[in-house]
Amino acid sequence: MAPTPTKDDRFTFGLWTVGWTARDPFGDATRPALDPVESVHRLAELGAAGVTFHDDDLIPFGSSDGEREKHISRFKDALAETGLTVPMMTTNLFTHPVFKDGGFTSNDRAVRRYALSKVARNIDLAAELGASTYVFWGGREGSEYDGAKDVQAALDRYREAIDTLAAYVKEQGYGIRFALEPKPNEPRGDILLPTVGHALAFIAELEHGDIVGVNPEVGHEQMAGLNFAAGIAQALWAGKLFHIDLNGQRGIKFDQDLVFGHGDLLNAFFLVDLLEHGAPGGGPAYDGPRHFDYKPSRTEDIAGVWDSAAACMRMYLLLKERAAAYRADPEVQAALEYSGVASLAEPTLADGESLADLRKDPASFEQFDADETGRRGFGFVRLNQLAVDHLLGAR
Ligand code: GLT
Ligand code: MN
Ligand code: MN
Repeated sequence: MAPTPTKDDRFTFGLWTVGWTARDPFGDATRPALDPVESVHRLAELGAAGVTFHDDDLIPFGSSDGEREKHISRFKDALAETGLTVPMMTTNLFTHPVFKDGGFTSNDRAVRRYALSKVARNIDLAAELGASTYVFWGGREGSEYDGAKDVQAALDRYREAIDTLAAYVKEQGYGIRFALEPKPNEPRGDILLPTVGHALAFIAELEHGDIVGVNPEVGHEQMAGLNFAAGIAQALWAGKLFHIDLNGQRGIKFDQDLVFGHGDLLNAFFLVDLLEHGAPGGGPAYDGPRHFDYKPSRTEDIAGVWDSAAACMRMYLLLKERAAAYRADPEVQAALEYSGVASLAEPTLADGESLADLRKDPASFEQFDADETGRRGFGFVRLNQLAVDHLLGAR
């Protein structure tokens, strides 16, 4: 029996996740729209700690100032009634036709200026609601044709936008950090900042990169055939894992946004192990909200929506339980030792030793028996089977 989720687990959901009406490029909606106030209440009952949203998820695009205030005020009431928080907010820069060629990197300068205004306005609301993270998913920032976008100029404009908004957040003293969310494609043929690695390299070029990190999504890296847990390890290593989007994806295909763990389950196990415990060699764990960005499948009715939200949290808790058992198992510890995983944390050079010193050490070269050492087995398969045994509850 997995424990039931409580606020201490810090599970959060996007309003757009449970609220997805399941319209896809081939078919109409299969479910009615949900009132965000109802979503807040239902998620609270299920044990979530918070909700996240795009400006337009709460305040329909084109609302008057008066309508905007009304939407915000009844939403705030729902938060107060349930105790749910809003740890993250973001901007919709992708639905309206005006963003068809992007927001910050549209070839149309007036659109770029409009995008900056739209984001700044919603950052003010994020500060008012106490959000500490602001996500940027640039789904429309890209192109279908190589001649249609000057990628270097687009990156200049992307940097200009992020730096301008980060400077604004600092001036206002909002205490908000930005998290860039990579995705390789969909809806654009190719999206700028397609992977965690591209995003980290982009952040290194920013003037205000100190408050900018990443918000990787499981399925987005897997759409590019990449190992999500390994990408997360590098983001943690860089001190840049500011937020995370948990879901499931089955291989290189369209963005499935399945329930967390309903894709590559073994990678999800090692992901939860890493988030909860940090790297085996002592690297940092993740201390932010466990945010689910999934879509209840189009085949589900409203009951299925809440079942799938509960499944995301249950999956995380089950994996957390199995990962703790894996770490605590003396046989696993011995296997980690045997395989050298533990010794990788030891620096290759001794304290104060230079490369010249190492070259003078005959054991490092002249006396080193490469053939003998080359016969060593690492026992990785045995270690992996121990993980699978734990995952399946067989140990
Ligand atoms: C959109 C996208 C998600 C992003 C959201 C934030 S919106 O649903 O598919 O991956 O996290 O903009
Ligand atoms: Mn997705
Ligand atoms: Mn996402």
